[in-house]
Amino acid sequence: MTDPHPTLPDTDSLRVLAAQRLNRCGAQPPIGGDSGDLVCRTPITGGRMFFLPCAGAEQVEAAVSAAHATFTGWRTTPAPQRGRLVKRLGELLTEYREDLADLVTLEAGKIRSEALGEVQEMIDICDLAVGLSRQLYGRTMPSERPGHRLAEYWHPLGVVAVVSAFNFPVAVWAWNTAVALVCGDTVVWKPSELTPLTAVACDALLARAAADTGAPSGVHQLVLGDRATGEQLVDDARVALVSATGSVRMGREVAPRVAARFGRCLLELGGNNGAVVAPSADLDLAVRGIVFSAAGTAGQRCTTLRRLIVHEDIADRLVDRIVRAYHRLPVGDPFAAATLVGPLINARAHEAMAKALDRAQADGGKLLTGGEPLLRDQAPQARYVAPAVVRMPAQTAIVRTETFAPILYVLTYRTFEEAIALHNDVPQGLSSSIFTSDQREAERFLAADGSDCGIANVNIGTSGAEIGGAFGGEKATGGGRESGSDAWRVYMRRATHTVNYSAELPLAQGVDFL
Ligand code: UN1
Repeated sequence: MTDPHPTLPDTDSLRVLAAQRLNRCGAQPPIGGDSGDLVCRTPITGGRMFFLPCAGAEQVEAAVSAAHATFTGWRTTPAPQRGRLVKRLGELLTEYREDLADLVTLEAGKIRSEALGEVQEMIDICDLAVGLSRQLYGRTMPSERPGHRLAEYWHPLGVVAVVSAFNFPVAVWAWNTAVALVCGDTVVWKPSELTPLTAVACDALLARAAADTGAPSGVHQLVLGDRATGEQLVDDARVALVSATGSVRMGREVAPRVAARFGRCLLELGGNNGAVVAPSADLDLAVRGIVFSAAGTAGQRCTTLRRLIVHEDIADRLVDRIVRAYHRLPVGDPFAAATLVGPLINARAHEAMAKALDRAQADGGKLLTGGEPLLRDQAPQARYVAPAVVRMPAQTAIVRTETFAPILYVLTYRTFEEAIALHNDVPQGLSSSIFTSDQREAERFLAADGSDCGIANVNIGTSGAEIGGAFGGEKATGGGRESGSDAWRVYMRRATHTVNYSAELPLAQGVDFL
């Protein structure tokens, strides 16, 4: 395994860097005493950077109240004017791109290029939302009655709670927030406990954008908290939409609680993404796509490629090339330019990976590469690990489970039907892809009886979606859609208007009365 940066930075220097970056974004570094409720660590060393105060129940209550009160004025602010706030936010995110990317690397351990990509994703969604602010289109329908007009209108929905995960600490927040704000909603954000600093920085930039554009500061509320904070938001009837990213287990708890109060949910839960590799695939391209999707972000994307379903005629050749590519993957300090794989987020993630690898091998899987811890001597608290490839005899329970770590299970198929069946035979349904040069196969993969996922790609990996499309998945992934296309509609309520401009009162369906 290549080690691009034998010396990891120390936690003190990372703490100083984090404070500087926060300062530049206009945020107060939450340095304080040596006690507090949230412990902010960097996965680069596993060391503690800051203690942060955890919001208590009263603070959460105050945040929802403020967001709710602000909503009553914000919803009647013309949408293009609301767009100005998001336009300014996009400008500030562009100006502080490097600082924010550094914070993403510090907190989430993403390599520099991916951290910059994540910030770019925020800027892109701001662009999209600004355009949307003049395009929140409703439809007109022909009325069956003379002298009547039938139309639908989209109104702001209310307070949106955004509960985000550590792996995309800011992009997923921006998908929700940029769109919700132009839709006339206000936002309460509960970021992951593991990534509070990027949240503090983004909140400060949004506050500045609000001040610069004359928008009310109350449109965005940040609550740093734990599970109880999330639960309070989930149960608050003033929260019209809970947009939550996280595990299937979390979604199973959130969905019925929000449904019980007739609130709305947007869930982006686990994925167990597969790629079918057909005999006609361009293997050079496939190897690159597979390695990026499977080992990139240290396997910690919802869209990470976890299952390779490869035709038996090319399996040995392809797997051999992937294993060789894995051996050349530089694992280490995510700030180092040569690194391609940073650390896992914490020890728990590593334990889950080790357990899954044991289980897979107990099921008859053959570990072809990876799994070993790296850089332990330098940073005993950090969790660097070599991405793993396991050849499986069958799609056993562990393969059907999402383990948030870089494990690629390899399965083989003989017929195309078998490949699709294997592909769809998992509880989750987020992202999928096929590598093939056969157009028929590609189209069959995308057809109604092909991939059952919310995202289906041809000749690219499963991760790295653009913001222009709707993002989300089916089955245990939760069914939500965020980001582009018409995902904005979930942030608004639809009103159907029927206007009678005649002097008669014809009833629909030809009913006679009075
Ligand atoms: C996630 O992992 O929660 O498609 C989001 C991608 C990114 C977003 C991932 N644009 O991989």
